[in-house]
Amino acid sequence: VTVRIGVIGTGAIGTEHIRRVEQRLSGGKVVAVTDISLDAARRCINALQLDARLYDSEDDLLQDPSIDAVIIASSGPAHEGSVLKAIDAGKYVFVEKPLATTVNGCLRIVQAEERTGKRLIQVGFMRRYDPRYMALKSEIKSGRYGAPLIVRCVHRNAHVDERYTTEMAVLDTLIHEIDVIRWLIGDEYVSVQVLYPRGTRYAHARLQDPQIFNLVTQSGVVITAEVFVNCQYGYDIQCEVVCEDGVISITVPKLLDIFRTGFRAQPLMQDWKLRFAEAYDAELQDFIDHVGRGDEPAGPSSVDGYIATLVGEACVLAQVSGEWVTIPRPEEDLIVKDSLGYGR
Ligand code: NAD
Ligand code: NAI
Ligand code: ISE
Repeated sequence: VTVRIGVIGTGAIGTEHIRRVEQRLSGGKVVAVTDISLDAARRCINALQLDARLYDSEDDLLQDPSIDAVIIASSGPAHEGSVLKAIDAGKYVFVEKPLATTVNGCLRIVQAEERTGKRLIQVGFMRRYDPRYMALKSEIKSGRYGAPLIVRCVHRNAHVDERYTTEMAVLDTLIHEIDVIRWLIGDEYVSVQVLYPRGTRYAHARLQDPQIFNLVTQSGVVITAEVFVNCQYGYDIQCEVVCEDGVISITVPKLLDIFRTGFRAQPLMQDWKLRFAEAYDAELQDFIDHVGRGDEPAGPSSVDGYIATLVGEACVLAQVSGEWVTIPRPEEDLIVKDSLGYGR
């Protein structure tokens, strides 16, 4: 069966997700779109030559009985309202990160989903589907390198626009590390501290850039994560896991080696679209496959989304206070339902 999909939010990633459903993946069809900016929705329909209905409100789209599932790719603060309405309308939901921008918003979603008696939601933590992160996790889980002790991460974007402020470094950007590291090492965070190095001249007045987040987990693993969103040179995602008996790391994937007079060069990816293309394909295909079979989505859950925002809120407090901040433990009965694959 074809999964009939409605899309809420047709900006950068909404358009990318529609393109992949229509042109690369199987088993799904985008039958309707909406965006708070109807211009953005029209641009997307025209750019992709979509044969899809244009709704001027998400309420109308969600009332369409011919839609089985929705992709929510609007800006983060809009997610909660759309997800709650989608649950009410009985739709399956693929929602971009963050699940919601407040812990209470995430809990409202977790509870609303729970009341339906089944899983409806998958959150867009695509790194869990990236071949390199999957290989890294399988090496860690093999036990060959002993216990992880230190994790060093780098999350650099070439540049961001004026809408991106200091706080967004957490729920927009670092949230990928927050989710993927707990998934990689099967541990929860207990505290966080933020350091601000000297700021780059490329950041505007409302953005402190770069930032360094130091996080500690329950078992004592220390994570250092640099977020630098105006690094100029490209998209650079790194993760090094230092273990008792070895070091395993993900560096920038190599595209090409170019030799020209006097130098050797390697072109760099400029943004997330290409770097995580395989992961976006895989996460959405997995969602479509499960929904198409009448199964519940199996990817990152609403509880994973809740935990990421819980940790994110503590990171924001640490940004403001400059102090070490204790990260609240996720609610116990929710942890056991998470999807870390460490048998909890
Ligand atoms: P964007 O600004 O390009 O697009 C957002 C779109 O949502 C805009 O067209 C906007 O008009 C629309 N929108 C906003 N509020 C809306 C609402 N209430 N109802 C309907 N439409 C609404 O942003 P983007 O870069 O595409 O990011 C969108 C989401 O995707 C964010 O949650 C972001 O965190 C996430 N994202 C994830 C990744 C990733 O690597 N997983 C990459 C980029 C973006
Ligand atoms: P964007 O700004 O390009 O697109 C957002 C779109 O949502 C805009 O078209 C906007 O008009 C629309 N929108 C905003 N509020 C809305 C509402 N209430 N109802 C309907 N539409 C609404 O942003 P972008 O970069 O596409 O990001 C969107 C989401 O995707 C964010 O949650 C972001 O975190 C996530 N994202 C995830 C990435 C990833 O790697 N997983 C990469 C980029 C974005
Ligand atoms: C964007 O929303 C993403 O999710 C990208 O993966 C991330 O690198 C970027 O910093 C965010 O703005």
